[in-house]
Amino acid sequence: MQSLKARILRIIATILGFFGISSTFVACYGVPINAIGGRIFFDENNNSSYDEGEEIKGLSVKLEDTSETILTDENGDFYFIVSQNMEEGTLLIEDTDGEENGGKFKTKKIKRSVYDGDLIKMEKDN
Ligand SMILES: [Ca+2]
Repeated sequence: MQSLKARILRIIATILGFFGISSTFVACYGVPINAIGGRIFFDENNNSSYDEGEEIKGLSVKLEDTSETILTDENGDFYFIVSQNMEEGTLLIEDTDGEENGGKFKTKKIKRSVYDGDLIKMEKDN
């Protein structure tokens, strides 16, 4: 079970994420937390950038070396609150959703720092 502090920090990060404020902002402006997160999308119209409607909901994101696994929300967003000393983590992104996504996307493993940009692009598993 998460500590109350961890839950509060997660809520703060979710709210910041909701307003499009990246973890970089959090790191730069002295809010005493680090967050590793972002938005996961598939470039449906193949223009090499994220467009509204391309976000992927319900992907499983695991932060390696921790026991934490979360699902992307309806905006394709996810956030992990990490300790102030942690600047980088490895994410394992899997399409384990048996319903709407159901293995449509390739599993992706990437390194991600708290200073990285917000967008993570997925490939389809054909
Ligand atoms: Ca696009």
